[in-house]
Amino acid sequence: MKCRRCKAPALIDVRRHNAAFCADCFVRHCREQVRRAIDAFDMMRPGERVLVAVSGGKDSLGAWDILVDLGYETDGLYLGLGIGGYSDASGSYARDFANDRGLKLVEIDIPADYGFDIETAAATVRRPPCGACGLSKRHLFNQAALDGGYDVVATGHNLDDEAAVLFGNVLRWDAPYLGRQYPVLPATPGFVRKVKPLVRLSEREMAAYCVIRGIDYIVEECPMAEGNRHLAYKEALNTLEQRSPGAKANFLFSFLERGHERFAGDAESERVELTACTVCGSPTTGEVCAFCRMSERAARRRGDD
Ligand code: Q46
Ligand code: ZN
Repeated sequence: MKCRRCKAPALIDVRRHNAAFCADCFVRHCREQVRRAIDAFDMMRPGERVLVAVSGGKDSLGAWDILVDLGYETDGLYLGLGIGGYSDASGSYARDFANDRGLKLVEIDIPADYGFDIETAAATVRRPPCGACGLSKRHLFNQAALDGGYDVVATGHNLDDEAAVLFGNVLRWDAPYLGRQYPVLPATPGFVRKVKPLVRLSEREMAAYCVIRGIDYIVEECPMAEGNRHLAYKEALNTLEQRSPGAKANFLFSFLERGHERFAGDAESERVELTACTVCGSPTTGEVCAFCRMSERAARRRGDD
């Protein structure tokens, strides 16, 4: 196997592209995929301030590394979820990455700053942990970006993640979700722009990228992920990908090119008048936003225990 670009012995093959690369050319390939995604979806412009949400995993740390290399002005944001040893370990990977490279890491710790943890919050609102976690992440990433004056929040969602989410949305034919599924969510009053620059790179490519670049990341999955539907969707898509390389990317990108637009109206029609949350000021449909309601009840419950 020879590298597609320089003909040196190849280290990794990317069956989807019918190509193989040596280490240096593979790093270039990853950067190029990110550059193409940023350009194609007009994610961000040079000079904008980017807050990269990092979990200590391969995708988010790899994304931060690539954005720095592409010359973007970035800081990282780490959110401590209070998930025992997993949170302790993932926080140290994020901190070490930032320290080693002289980058700034903004940290929010949910137990210390808000007085609850994800498990308690989930039990309080009777949702699965990932529901409570997702709500907290969306709220706190946005709040941190507004407070710090950032133009855009970048997350490490990769091709596999996005294809799995699309698969779930299609299985339920959830029209409003299909209308919102896109690698860029534009800014609206009270919300900063959100972007997913890894949408053209797979999980396997990100793992290889981190190994080649010497990025230490947490390999262990979040213990709460077990049994979540997302993992089953990923497995199903991996089976398809095995049999026909490129199926996953084709599924996602054909939707983004030809399907997404057809559901845009469904997302739009769900949009209602928003007012400011009386606790935190975020846009909300009620008096108090969902995050403040959940965090207040969860903190009280945790205090009672
Ligand atoms: S961190 Fe949070 Fe994930 Fe853990 S609780 Fe679920 S959503 S699995 S990316
Ligand atoms: Zn609020």
